[in-house]
Amino acid sequence: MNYKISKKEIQEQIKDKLTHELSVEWQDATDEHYYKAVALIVRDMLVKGRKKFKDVAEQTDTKNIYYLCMEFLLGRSLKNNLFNLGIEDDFRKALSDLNVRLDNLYEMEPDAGLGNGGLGRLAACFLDALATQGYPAMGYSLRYEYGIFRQKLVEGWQTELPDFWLPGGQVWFQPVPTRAVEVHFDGFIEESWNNQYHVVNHKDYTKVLAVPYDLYVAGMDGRGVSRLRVWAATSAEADFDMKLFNGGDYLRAMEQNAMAEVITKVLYPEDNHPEGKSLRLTQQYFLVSATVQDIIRRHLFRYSTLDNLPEKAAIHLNDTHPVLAIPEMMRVMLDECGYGWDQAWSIVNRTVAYTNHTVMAEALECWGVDLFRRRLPRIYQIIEEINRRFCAEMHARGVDGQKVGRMAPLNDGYVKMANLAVVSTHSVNGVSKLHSEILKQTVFQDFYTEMPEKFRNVTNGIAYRRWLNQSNPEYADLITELIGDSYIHNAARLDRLLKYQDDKAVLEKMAKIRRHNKERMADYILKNNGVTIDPDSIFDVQVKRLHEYKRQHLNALDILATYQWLRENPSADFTPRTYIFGAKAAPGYYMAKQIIQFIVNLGNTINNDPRVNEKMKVVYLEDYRVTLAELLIPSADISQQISLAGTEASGTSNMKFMINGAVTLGTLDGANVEIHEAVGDENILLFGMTTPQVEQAKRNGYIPGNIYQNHPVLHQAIDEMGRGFGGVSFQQISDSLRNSDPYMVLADFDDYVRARKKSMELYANSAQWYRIGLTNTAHAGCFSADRSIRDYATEIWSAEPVPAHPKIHIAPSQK
Ligand code: 26W
Repeated sequence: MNYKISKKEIQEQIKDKLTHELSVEWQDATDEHYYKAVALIVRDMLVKGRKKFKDVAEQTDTKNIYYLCMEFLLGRSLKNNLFNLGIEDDFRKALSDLNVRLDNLYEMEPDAGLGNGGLGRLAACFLDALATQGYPAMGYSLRYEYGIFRQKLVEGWQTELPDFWLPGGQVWFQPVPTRAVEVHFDGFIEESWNNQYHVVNHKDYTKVLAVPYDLYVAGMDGRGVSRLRVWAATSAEADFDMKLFNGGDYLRAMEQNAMAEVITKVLYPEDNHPEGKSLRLTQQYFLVSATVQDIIRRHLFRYSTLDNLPEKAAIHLNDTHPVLAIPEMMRVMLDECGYGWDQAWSIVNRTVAYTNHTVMAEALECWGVDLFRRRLPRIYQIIEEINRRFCAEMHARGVDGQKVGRMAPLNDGYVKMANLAVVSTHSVNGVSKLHSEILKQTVFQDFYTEMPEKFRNVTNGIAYRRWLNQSNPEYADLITELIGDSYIHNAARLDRLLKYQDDKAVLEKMAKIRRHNKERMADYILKNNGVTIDPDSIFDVQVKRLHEYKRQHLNALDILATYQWLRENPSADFTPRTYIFGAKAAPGYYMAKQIIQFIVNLGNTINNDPRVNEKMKVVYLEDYRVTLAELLIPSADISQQISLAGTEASGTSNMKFMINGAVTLGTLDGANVEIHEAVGDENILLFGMTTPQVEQAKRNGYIPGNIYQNHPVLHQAIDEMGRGFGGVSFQQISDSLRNSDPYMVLADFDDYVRARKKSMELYANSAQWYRIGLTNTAHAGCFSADRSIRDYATEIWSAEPVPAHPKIHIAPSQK
């Protein structure tokens, strides 16, 4: 589809939106008005594009992909859509005539922060790739009024502020009240038999209305357009409300509304650590019930039967959070569509697939049976039946009773969401080669031995057009100048850069661009942190959620040890380095918050110590988010990916840094393993134990205290950490390191120091440094989300894209 419109038309449409939708004349409009006007125009284009795409998908009977996820971390939309539709320059020029700068409008848009971190950002990247690859797809999620909290550091301590993003963000969402559905909670179940039909009656339930809002994401060139449908909760008791109102009980009527609306009020800010709260369970069921009803309605409208659902639709569960979609589908088929159990089960099983995104044991969600049964009585009954049949089948196969118990969806008084997912779906995948192996050998070992055919790998990928072309335009231009622009559609073509590995002029250009990006970042840091940093220093960056397994404290401990050494040897040879951190901690994760404060306070001490501060600076970026990542990643020299081997499922920032030419300093964990495979030993800085070595060390009985006692450098650093910085003692972190060190920081410390030193040597030779950087970009093609999506389509969904040049068969009667 062609989205090109003339400058005059753009200007007319802008003026029209300003006058008619925003009630302001163009001469008086602010940047915010202009941002909204342009967003509305682009939204209209996307709605039309989606309609066309959907029409072709229907005419060619292409399979639909439904991607269910509690989180979509979209960031900003305007630039991405203008870029993908190929109309950014046209809008820039049209606006410029009206004395408006497009870049200023970008700054008006808040981040849509409807996610915590990796999981939600992956989902957002996938919407882009699905559209680009031509798969008709819908994401389903919740319309949280408050996204991920805004992080404010007060004397180094993280405090959380509400993120009310809707005023600037909702222009992208089109409300679709005609597609609202009811979701039912609580009450009790009455069963009876009527002529061999099992009649199930859910009585006395509480109704909540789910109202959909749609956002569209254009793929590259706008041929495909993905739709993200998010549900907002509101009271369904309109008639009842009226009775209350009329009866004068105004406040109670209001209260009911508020109770419903609380469901989609706020995103849970924990990642890797579920809150077993009733509201979270309510959110999950609210999402899946509304979604399943929507999918089934659409399918029945088109085919009048669900028998062919597995051929026409793939439903993907992103982690366990939307797993209740399984019993919900069963409920609709059994209670509302008249299916028998076996047929319904077969349809569900062949339609639904599940991806696991973490091996953290504490992240596996379980719901206490009492809460579950009370809140979702019919869903609980269905899970009991799934459980009964599964256990019976396993027993009949002669599987050992204890093992059956470990695999059962219902056990020890809990509903076990991961077990329910594996039992009920046809495919279970991890998100990197290593992670998928670990799933088979640990978390899901019992299942793997019984049903090995279910297990797959699909390595994660990124929407690299956003992370390279849009956020690092100068570097992208250089690449295009060297190898043409075919890599924009086919990331594998980036390997054509390899022939410039030793081209001095190219490497110098790359250095200049990096320097420019570093200056931009330095400006931001001066403005926001009040710290002056040297753009010629090594930018050494670790950005991700704060979690002990990701080992920000390993990074910080080395910084402290380096500081101790440098203040004793101020004239030592040391390439200046800027250590940059960005991370939010779960609000209730006390240790993580202390690690943040430790980094901030250590940084203040270092930055203000004239003995060292020409050589080292430590910057903690407040409120790390998608938009800040887009600014920061192109400026990085080093990408810190230092989780303990076997703990990070994949990581995706590692891929974003890599494609921008940063060098990975990392462990053999998650997708780092595949980055290493791609670039080879020379182009990555690996350190630390491998996963088997970690396991061996644990079996041998890991005693961090022994390392501490025999290692003067670590001893001194840990002691000073305990004494504290900025008047705050960090005894708890130092105690944890000496006494338990669950993520083996001390064991990997020496090798980390070695690898970091090596980075200094490499950086000293600029040609060598940028040769490595360019090589990283050249090999980053396999980490494109386009590739991930093609893997999902072929290996899991059995889906084909909408043909680029469809031969549409029109029946004679329709001609
Ligand atoms: C209910 C609490 C909760 C919330 C979120 C538990 C677990 C999660 C997520 C699954 C955690 C997460 O974001 N995992 C990350 O997923 C990325 C995308 O696959 C991976 O790249 C990261 O390695 C993984 O940590």
